Amino acid sequence: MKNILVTGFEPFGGETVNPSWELARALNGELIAGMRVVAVELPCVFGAALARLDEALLRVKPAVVLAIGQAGGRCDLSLERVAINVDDARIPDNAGAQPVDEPVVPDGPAAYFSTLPIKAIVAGLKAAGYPASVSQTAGTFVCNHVFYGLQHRLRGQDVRSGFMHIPYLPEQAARHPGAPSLPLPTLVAAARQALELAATAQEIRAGGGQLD
Ligand code: PCA
Repeated sequence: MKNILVTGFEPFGGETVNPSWELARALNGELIAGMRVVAVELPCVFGAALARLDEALLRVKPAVVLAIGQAGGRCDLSLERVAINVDDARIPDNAGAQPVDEPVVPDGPAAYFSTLPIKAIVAGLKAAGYPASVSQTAGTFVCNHVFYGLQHRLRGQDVRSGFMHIPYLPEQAARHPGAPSLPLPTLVAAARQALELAATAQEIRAGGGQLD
């Protein structure tokens, strides 16, 4: 049986939960599009997150990879289009490191596009009533770091991979006045659909292909 690797992050930035790991672990073991979901938690640490990802890629040998992260303040499921070769941290990571204007991969290409059918996923999610959009930046913190590292590792391979940012959970938003949130059951139902489409949808690309 083929596997789908879904990653989420540990809490960071003073939070006690990270919706991305709550979501990933809720999906662990499910069968989606005839494939088994394997969830892996990544540390919110530059470098160490990619070491954990490498271990997971070797062990799981996924056909599809969806990395997920929290984007506090965003209001929808954001399918990221592009990962850039920049680590530029606004706050320290969970190991206290705060790289500024450093490459994720020295001498790597400037950017990679997602190889997930992001337009089809967004269209499918919206048609089912979930808030979703294509995002043009995954930022320059550990999420973009993992997204870039993922695309770099899988370049040229027949594996669909990409990144999705999600909003706070309601209990987190209560501590951030005005911040939007989505309940976990909604995130789980939406992510099931996103993964189904990630595995099966034909992509209609506006930009076309990899930026490498
Ligand atoms: N969000 C952060 C890193 C971990 C996470 O869940 C980010 O957007 O970079």
